[in-house]
Amino acid sequence: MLVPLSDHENGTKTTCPYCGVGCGVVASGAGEPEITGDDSHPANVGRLCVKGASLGETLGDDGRLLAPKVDGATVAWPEAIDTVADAIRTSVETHGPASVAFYLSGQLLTEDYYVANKLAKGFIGTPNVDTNSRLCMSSAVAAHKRAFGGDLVPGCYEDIELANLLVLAGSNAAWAHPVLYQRMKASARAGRKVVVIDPRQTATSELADLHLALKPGTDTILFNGLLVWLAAAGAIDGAFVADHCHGFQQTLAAARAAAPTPAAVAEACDLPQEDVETFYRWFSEEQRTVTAFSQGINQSVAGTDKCNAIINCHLATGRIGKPGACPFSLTGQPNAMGGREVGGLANTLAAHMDYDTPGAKDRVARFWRCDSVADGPGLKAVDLFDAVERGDIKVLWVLATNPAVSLPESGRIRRALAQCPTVIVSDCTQHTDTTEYANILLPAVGWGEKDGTVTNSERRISRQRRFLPPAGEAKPDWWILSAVAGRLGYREFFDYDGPADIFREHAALSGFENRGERAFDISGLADLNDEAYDALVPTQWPVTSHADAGTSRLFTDGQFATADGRARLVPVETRLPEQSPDAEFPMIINTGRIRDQWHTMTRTALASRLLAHRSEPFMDVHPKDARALGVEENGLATLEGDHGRFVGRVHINPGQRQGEVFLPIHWNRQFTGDGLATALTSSIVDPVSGQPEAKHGRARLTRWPARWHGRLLVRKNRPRRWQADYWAMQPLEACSSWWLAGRTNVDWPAMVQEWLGGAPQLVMQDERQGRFRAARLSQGKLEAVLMVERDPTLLPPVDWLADCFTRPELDEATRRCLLAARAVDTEDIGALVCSCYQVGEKQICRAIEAGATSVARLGEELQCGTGCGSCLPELRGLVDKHSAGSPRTRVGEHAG
Ligand SMILES: Nc1nc2c(c(=O)[nH]1)N[C@H]1C(S)=C(S)[C@@H](COP(=O)(O)OP(=O)(O)OC[C@H]3O[C@@H](n4cnc5c(=O)[nH]c(N)nc54)[C@H](O)[C@@H]3O)O[C@H]1N2
Ligand SMILES: Nc1nc2c(c(=O)[nH]1)N[C@H]1C(S)=C(S)[C@@H](COP(=O)(O)OP(=O)(O)OC[C@H]3O[C@@H](n4cnc5c(=O)[nH]c(N)nc54)[C@H](O)[C@@H]3O)O[C@H]1N2
Ligand code: SF4
Ligand SMILES: [Mo]
Repeated sequence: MLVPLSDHENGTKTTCPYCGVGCGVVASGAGEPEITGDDSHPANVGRLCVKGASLGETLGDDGRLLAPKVDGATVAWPEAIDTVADAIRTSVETHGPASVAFYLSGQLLTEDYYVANKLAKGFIGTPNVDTNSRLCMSSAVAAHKRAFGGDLVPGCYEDIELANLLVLAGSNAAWAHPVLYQRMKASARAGRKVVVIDPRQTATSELADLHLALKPGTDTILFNGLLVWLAAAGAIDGAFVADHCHGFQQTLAAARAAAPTPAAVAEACDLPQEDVETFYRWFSEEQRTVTAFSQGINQSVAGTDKCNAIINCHLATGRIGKPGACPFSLTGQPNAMGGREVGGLANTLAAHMDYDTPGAKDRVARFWRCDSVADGPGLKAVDLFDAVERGDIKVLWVLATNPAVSLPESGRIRRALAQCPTVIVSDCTQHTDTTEYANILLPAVGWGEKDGTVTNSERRISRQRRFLPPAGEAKPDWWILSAVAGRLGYREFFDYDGPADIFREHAALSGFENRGERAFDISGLADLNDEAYDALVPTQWPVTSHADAGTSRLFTDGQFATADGRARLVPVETRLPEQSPDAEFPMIINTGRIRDQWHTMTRTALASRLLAHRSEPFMDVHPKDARALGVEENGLATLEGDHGRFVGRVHINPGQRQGEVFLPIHWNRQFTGDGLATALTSSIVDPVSGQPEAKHGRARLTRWPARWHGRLLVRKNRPRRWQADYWAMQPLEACSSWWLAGRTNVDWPAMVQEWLGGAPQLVMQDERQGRFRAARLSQGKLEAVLMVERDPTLLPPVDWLADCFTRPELDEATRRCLLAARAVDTEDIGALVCSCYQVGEKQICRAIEAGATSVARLGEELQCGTGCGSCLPELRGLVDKHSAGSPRTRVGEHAG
């Protein structure tokens, strides 16, 4: 049981640890904490999405790494710290400081991040410090620097609501930034238009008045074409360009060369010309425009250019620094911004100073009181792991990220990790694909136990507050890093007594010898005492003595962070994805997120309701491709690519472009056999930012020839992996469940004991139908059950099976049901759509067919959609699909 800290009963205000929206939550109650939205937090004003609302179910010791381990043996902290320090010292002495590398994460708190950066760059002296933000925001960072002279997000969430034209480029906010999406939806009004630019139909495109399902990778052409149109339509803000920008003419010339006419754009982007012109017309007519962009833009070989092509259109029309007008990079991780602030990227040094910022190296060294800082820039993530593979990196310390899953060509990354002499992994979770390669494992405190600050997409610094004691021996990352620093002989420079102490130092560095050159300045917070730090309310930086309440918008006076105060328009040429589909690999691969899972599932898979929406690795395939290749809805299929393969369940989806397959990024070897999207993506990077092209790969799609499909449920604490050709694990409350399938026939009676962990009491076999059922009971209680069918749709619903595990004794009727072809005392609700009220797709379809033909009616009858609202787009989609009326038109209809 969880025993909260004593002062917690009245509720602790903290911040959600998932996405960059940065919602405030309140944890309260004496037992398992109850998690509610914080009404006083400006990001969400009380709202939460289903991931945030399920946080309470992810707490506790289940699956946690509880003690330090060296070479598999549990050790005490002093020994673990000594081992880490010895490895670092030896490597530095023998191979030089650059042989030690750190791979950090936007899921570290700012204080942890600051200490890691200072230790590595300032004291160990290695420049080889990069972060998973390289895979996430580095293109936006590079574009901001090129355009504004600093990594600066101009706007705030309110701008998104104030905009009369909201352009969402490469963003599936409905699933990836759900509370912000709810704000977008709630601010719908007559005349407000939404344009979604995404190759596939998504939950977000539900909100679109215009959905541009462009050919992947062609965004620069679309935005270059927009600039050309704006110039022709007289929509350029000549005075703003003349007074506040450089590079307009060259940029326009480059745009004209790349995208001369709407017809040329339409052809290159594979869009109807009429739709391209509608977008251009709306953009040229509306001053209050926000273009919000995310990974469909950043994760591209032209990522930085895509961002700049967007920013160019905003600068040319003066739509920046004004209410309801700005380009807006939506950050992914809870502290993507904090990491950029401390300087965690390999090409940055600290506090928004780069290695080549004049005077920065000396300034930072004086502030940190080290002899000199590393000679940077260091290696960016993909290059860093190449160096690991080559053997140049002898000690790799990975904190709060899972590179064996999230880096492209993950098979190669695993080989590199396996041959690295010392891999140190700091994580909260014991079993991840990366912890498997660790020589030294360091248990970090998790959400609820850790204490510090994070910065959200709108530059808002919020406190993550502690309300639980640490699990086992877990320690804060800053503490572990400082202890290693102490052991290396730097105790006096890392003598922190808590996160407040570190935050003060970080805030002071942002203001140190900063005469207005660095916009990242939070020196107004450098003197907070511990109580004031504890009580810190969510505040947007900069926070200086002039702006002590924070700053909601940047560049309001047209002054940018460049030496001459002017912004830069950046000429953009066309660069298309490097890998084209060919005869061997004819399908284009696109990868991204699903609504209820977070990245590599270490935490969201602990809340069983979050796996009910999608419980297996899957692929979205266009109906024509499915027909041509002979793959079926709910069947299994294989994608084979240049570097590996992916096996998952087929979802036929007419919202896909033909020839393109969408894969979720979440599944990994802890949950399935071959479900890594990164087995199919290549280490091709943007030449400016070094960000990998994670949204583009190629593969061959074939049917996976299953002879049988099975479902196995076993009471908890059984092995995760299963000896089947295909398996996917779904942790449930009282048991674990596996989807299984095989390519060859199995002699079930001979195998069943092994699979059930003992002899079954109930057995039924119908060889002609390919059906097998077996259950093992212990004192009348269900311990394990195996169901096998030729047709996977005949397997009983998992909810019912799972429920059988909660019964103290199985009655006769239930025993009969377990052996029968289908469960008789339950309704099959289908895949979960509404996680809050546990309402499934089949239930919803039945209700629609019975006359509940609007989202509101569905809410009245089934309660679905009346909780967090994350499922509303899906409900609407189901209403459209299954009600008798005509489908919605693409253009001009308001989704409000
Ligand atoms: N539920 C959930 N939410 C999350 C996360 C999570 O794991 N789960 N992770 C968080 C993190 S770290 C991040 S970075 C964000 C990411 O948030 P998003 O970027 O919104 O999410 P993705 O699904 O990665 O990708 C967005 C869309 O880009 C589209 N796309 C692909 N190629 C192109 C292209 O060439 N052009 C355009 N215009 N679009 C393209 C994809 O089809 C996809 O729908 O989400 C955050 N929020
Ligand atoms: N193909 C493809 N690849 C992608 C993407 C894509 O869209 N497509 N998206 C990319 C993006 S945008 C991102 S952000 C990455 C995400 O990829 P990762 O960062 O690799 O994924 P996570 O599962 O978030 O890993 C975080 C790890 O840190 C642990 N952790 C959580 N909190 C703490 C803490 O406080 N301290 C410590 N020490 N550990 C902690 C968690 O248990 C988990 O193991 O994936 C990238 N890779
Ligand atoms: S929108 Fe993001 S920050 Fe807010 S509750 Fe959901 S996951 Fe957490
Ligand atoms: Mo991300």
